[in-house]
Amino acid sequence: MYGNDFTAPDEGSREPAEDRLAEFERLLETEGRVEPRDVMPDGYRKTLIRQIAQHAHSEIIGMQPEGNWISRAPSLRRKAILMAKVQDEAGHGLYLYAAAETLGADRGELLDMLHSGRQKYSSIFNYPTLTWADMGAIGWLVDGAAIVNQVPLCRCSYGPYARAMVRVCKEESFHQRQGFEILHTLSHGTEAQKAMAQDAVDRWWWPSLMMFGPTDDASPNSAQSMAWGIKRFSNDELRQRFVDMTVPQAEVLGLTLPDPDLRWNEERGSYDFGEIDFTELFEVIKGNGPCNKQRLAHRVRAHEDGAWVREAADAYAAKQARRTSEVA
Ligand code: BYC
Repeated sequence: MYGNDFTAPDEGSREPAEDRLAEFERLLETEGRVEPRDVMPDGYRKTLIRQIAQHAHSEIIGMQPEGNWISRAPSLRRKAILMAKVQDEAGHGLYLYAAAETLGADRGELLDMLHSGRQKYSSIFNYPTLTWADMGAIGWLVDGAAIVNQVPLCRCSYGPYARAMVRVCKEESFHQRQGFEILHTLSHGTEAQKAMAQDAVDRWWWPSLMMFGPTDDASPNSAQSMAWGIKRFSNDELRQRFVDMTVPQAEVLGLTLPDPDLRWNEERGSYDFGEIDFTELFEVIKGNGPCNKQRLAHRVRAHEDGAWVREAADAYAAKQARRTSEVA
């Protein structure tokens, strides 16, 4: 579907491959943006489709753990905020699927790949949300990790992805603050509320660190993605940045992070932290996390239940197209 080595969606040109590659290389060297009609190596296109699709899938599957608490939010204000946040995640999914389409991908096919387990989504959304404090921990830690990961993607070499990230990051920043505020309220409340906040942080800390992916030496895609200017920093660099940013915030919250090895390293100017259980990450990625089956089954059901909306939209579009051609 995505053609030979150097193909553009319009497929019109017969220029020799080397010339076309030179233009792509020049764009990367000058920090220019690669746009949908530009020629690009097939591997670049495929890598972007893989990453953007996984990212889009994460956004829409990511609606489930929080959607679980909309009906049980402790006040009308909290409910309105949570609904807005979950809607934002749906919007992020839309921007990202649209960005993948600019590369020639078909949205329906991407969804099929998600539903049949052929494409991944972030490991983090396979953990359950057991208490209201989990809404705080997700906002603070999961959206916090997402911001650290996604701010550099605003400078991604592929224009449509980079531009989508600008708005996504602004919204994630609001999400992170609302999570922090939930935890701040709980950690300054009753003993039971503080314990609930601490328990949520204890459960979400390590999975949040895993969101950044395997260590650099075990990350098969990083080197090429960095050479192509898709990723700007490695998984370990971003993970370290997240830890350094989060520890002082935990102090403000009066909560502890569940890692006895966490301490400031004067020499490195960063926090040292304990070993991450990557076996757990790989098990979750393989489909064996606590909620993988539930998340996917719910997504497939929602997709099937929504078939009539897609059919109605198609019928309306066809009617509009007929009218336009009749007028013409
Ligand atoms: N979970 O070579 P690597 C959000 C896979 S949405 C699952 O390092 P790469 C939010 C990886 O895909 C957050 N799979 O890969 C939404 C690769 O598999 P394949 C989502 C993971 O791509 C709602 C293999 O492991 N954010 O924040 O260079 C509510 C080897 O890894 C994970 C994004 O998607 C994982 N954690 O780097 C609230 C950001 N980690 O494809 C919040 C965009 C790794 O080779 N994506 N894998 O079979 C990225 O920045 C990069 O794709 C990653 C991985 C850093 C995630």
